[in-house]
Amino acid sequence: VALENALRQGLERGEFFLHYQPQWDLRTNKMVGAEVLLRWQSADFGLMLPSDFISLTEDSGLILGIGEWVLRSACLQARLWAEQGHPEFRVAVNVSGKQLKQQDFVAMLNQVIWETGVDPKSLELEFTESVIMENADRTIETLEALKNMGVQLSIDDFGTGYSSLNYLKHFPVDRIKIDRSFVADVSRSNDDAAIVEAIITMAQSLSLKVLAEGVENSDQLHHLSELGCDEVQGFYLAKPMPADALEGSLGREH
Ligand code: G
Ligand code: G
Ligand code: MN
Ligand code: NA
Repeated sequence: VALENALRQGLERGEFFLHYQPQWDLRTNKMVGAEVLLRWQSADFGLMLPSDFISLTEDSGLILGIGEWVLRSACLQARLWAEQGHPEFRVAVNVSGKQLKQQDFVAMLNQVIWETGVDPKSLELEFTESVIMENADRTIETLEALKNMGVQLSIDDFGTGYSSLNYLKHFPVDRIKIDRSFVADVSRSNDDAAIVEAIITMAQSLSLKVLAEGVENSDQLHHLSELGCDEVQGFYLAKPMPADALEGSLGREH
C-alpha cells in the first residue's frame, strides 16, 4: 500500500520521467527511432525502474493514468523532434495488456494525438506477444482501429511466447522485435542463429520489419546484419538516455 500511494502521489508530483533508447537502421546505419522507457524518481524510494513497480500499477489500475502520461509525454517529444527537422523519427511506447484492454484506449490515444499535434506515423506502440495472443479476436479489432489512426505497431519480446504463425498474418503489425535472449547467443549458437534467421525469413514473407533487441557487442551486430535484420537496439550502440542527450544524434549514423 505504501508503494501504491507513493506511485499515486508520484504521478501528481511529476516524479516520473522518460528515457529513450536509440534504434538504428542496419542498412543506412542511421538512428531512426527510440524506445521510450519509464523511470520514477521517488521521494520515498529513490530511483525506481519499471521492474520495481509496473506489475503493481497493473494490479491497482494505476497503469492507466501512468500509461496515458507516458503516451502524452512521448508524443509531445516526437512532435518537438519533428519540428526540429526530424519528421521521420519514431518513438516506440510499451503498452501493457491492462492498457490495451481498457475500454477507451483507442479514444484516449486519439485525444492524445490530437492534443499533442504529433504525426501518428511517428508513434509506435509495442505489445508483447503474450498480450496480443491473449483474447486474439478482440485484440485484432483494437489493433485494426489503432492502425487506422496511422500509428505503427510492433510485437515486443518476439519468440518468447506462443504465437502461431497463422495468427501472426492476421495481426496488422508493422514490426517484430526479436527478444534479446536469441540475440545474446546469435554469434555463438547455431540454434539461436537459426531461430533468428527463421524469424527474419518469416517476417520478410509477411512484409514485416525486424528489429533485434539487446545487441551488446560487434559480433552480434555483424551476424544480425548478415542475416538481413532491418534494425537494432542495444547497449553496444546506446543505452537509454534523457531526450536532450539524444538530440544531437537524431537521424545520424553510428
Ligand atoms: O527500462 P527497463 O529495462 O527497466 O524496462 C523493463 C521493462 O519495463 C520492459 O519490459 C519494458 O517493456 C517495461 N516498460 C518500460 N517502460 C514502460 C512503460 O512506459 N509502460 C509499460 N507498460 N511498460 C514499460
Ligand atoms: O521488454 P522490453 O524490450 O520493453 O525491455 C526493454 C529493456 O531492455 C529496457 O529496460 C532496456 O534497459 C533493456 N535493454 C536495452 N538494451 C539492452 C541490452 O543491450 N542488453 C540488456 N541486457 N538489456 C537491454
Ligand atoms: Mn519494449
Ligand atoms: Na523486449
